[in-house]
Amino acid sequence: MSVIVWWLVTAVMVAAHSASAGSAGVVELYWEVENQFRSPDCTEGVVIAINGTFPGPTIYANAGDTVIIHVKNKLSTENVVIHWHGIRQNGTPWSDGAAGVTQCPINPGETFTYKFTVDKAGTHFYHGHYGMQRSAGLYGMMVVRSLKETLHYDKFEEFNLLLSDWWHLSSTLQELSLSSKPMRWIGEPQSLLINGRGQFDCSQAGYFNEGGLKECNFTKDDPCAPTTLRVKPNKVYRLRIASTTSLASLNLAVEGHQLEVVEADGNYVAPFTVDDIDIYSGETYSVLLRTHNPSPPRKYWISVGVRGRKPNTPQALTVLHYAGASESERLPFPPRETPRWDDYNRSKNFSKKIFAAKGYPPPPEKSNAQLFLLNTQNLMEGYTKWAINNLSLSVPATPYIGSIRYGVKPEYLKFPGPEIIENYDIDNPPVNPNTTVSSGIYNLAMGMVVDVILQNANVLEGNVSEVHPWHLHGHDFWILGYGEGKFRPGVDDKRYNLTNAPLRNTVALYPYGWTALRFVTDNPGVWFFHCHIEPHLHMGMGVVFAEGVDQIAKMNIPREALGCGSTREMFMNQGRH
Ligand SMILES: [Cu+2]
Repeated sequence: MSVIVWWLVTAVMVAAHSASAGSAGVVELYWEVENQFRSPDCTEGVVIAINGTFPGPTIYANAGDTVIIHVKNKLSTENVVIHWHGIRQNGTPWSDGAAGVTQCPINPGETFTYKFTVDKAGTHFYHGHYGMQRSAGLYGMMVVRSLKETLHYDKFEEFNLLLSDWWHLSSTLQELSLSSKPMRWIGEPQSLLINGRGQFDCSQAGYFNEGGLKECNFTKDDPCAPTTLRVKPNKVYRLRIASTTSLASLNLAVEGHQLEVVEADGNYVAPFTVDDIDIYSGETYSVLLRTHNPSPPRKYWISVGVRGRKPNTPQALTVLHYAGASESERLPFPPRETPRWDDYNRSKNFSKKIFAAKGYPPPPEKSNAQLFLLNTQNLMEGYTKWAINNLSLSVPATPYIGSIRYGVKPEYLKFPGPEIIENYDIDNPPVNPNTTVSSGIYNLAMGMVVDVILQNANVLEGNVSEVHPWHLHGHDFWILGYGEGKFRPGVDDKRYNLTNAPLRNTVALYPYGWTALRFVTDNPGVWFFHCHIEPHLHMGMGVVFAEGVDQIAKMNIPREALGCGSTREMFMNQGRH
């Protein structure tokens, strides 16, 4: 069947199931993943496209639906997997799409079928989780709607904004640079993209720009021309915003409008109003935007700028266009500047405004286990690495879920005590920066309440500590608190928010500080927990949780998920001894 026919079939199915309110439907998609020449920022490069589109198609489903996606790898020289970011994969851990953890990567020419239930409404996205393919543009949005939506906004008045960053260096060369000895840093992105569109070396507002950027000369139909959000006066719009950046932390502001934050990572939050939002890689938000009635009708800038790293990338700009405003008229004001990149207090204040909406369960009052994770930058025989508790993650060829299923126990790490933090000077470069590679895997029994305390520290050189947005697969967790300096057991844990802690799947760890989170082990599977900055994960910044090992051993895992490494050998030798 050709791609076009597949699409028609899919569109009809989606339409059919949306109409049958109340009963769970099936969304079935046939995807072909391949490299294509594109000019996402008006400069030609190679992207990973899905069915010929970049970013990949937006998946729409209703809460309760089953989503089936047949992914055919048409890249000629690379494997591929796709992770469904924010979907908890209850009962289907082999569909999580993390290479080496939950499945073997899909070989060129082969097809793997992901099948999972989207159990609750929310704004999500999907992306490649093999090598650094997210940086090559393998991503798209996933919107799970509720048939009983409780948010108040005008029906069908929704926009999706998928934010990403873009390098002119290919993802293959980025990987090689980061893995070289000495490490060659990839630098800051050339462009920021909104829905896959950005402008390199020019600005939509060039004639106002004191930084010397010239005015962009794209035409309306250029692939790098920004998408314009066309709005009507006196309505409430929902903006679904997701960040799949490789490196950049971002801030988004709409000139002349406030934003009411109502959803974060697929969970409703107690609504609050702000002038702009911070968004880290791996996070999603919904904000409500109330249009006013400008007379005469006009356009406003939407700006996206870099946070937390000295920006060397111009703001991404797009336009909020009121009905009736002149198509050709230039915007009358310079774009709003996003906040200073190093105003960390502003970022922390934003994070600390986020609380669960009414009706969400509070975290259990006590935990059974505390896992301290010290985040450091290290050296290993001259290679630059990131390490957790001085171990740098290296994911094996045989996916963990397969080795556990077939009784080959990985070497589980011991939970360190608080002394791992107490004995470490977080304010200075490491005294002994040497690290070793590790399986990074912890064994968690079912029914546990686990606290994770992420502790940040100084990098290898200079007085610098970076932001790390940590993302957990297979779960939402409660954010219990953030703090400055070293975590103090017996003091800081007494101040945890146990009343309206927000449920998230991604949380920021701020420079020289700590972040604490809590989750319940109620979902057997093997779950990645890692920094969502692509270069950091590539250099070892992650751990893995094997949850309910006894139950994994009884799972009916599709063989296609395990056709590599020692599990392939097991299949090949079946029936022969
Ligand atoms: Cu990081």
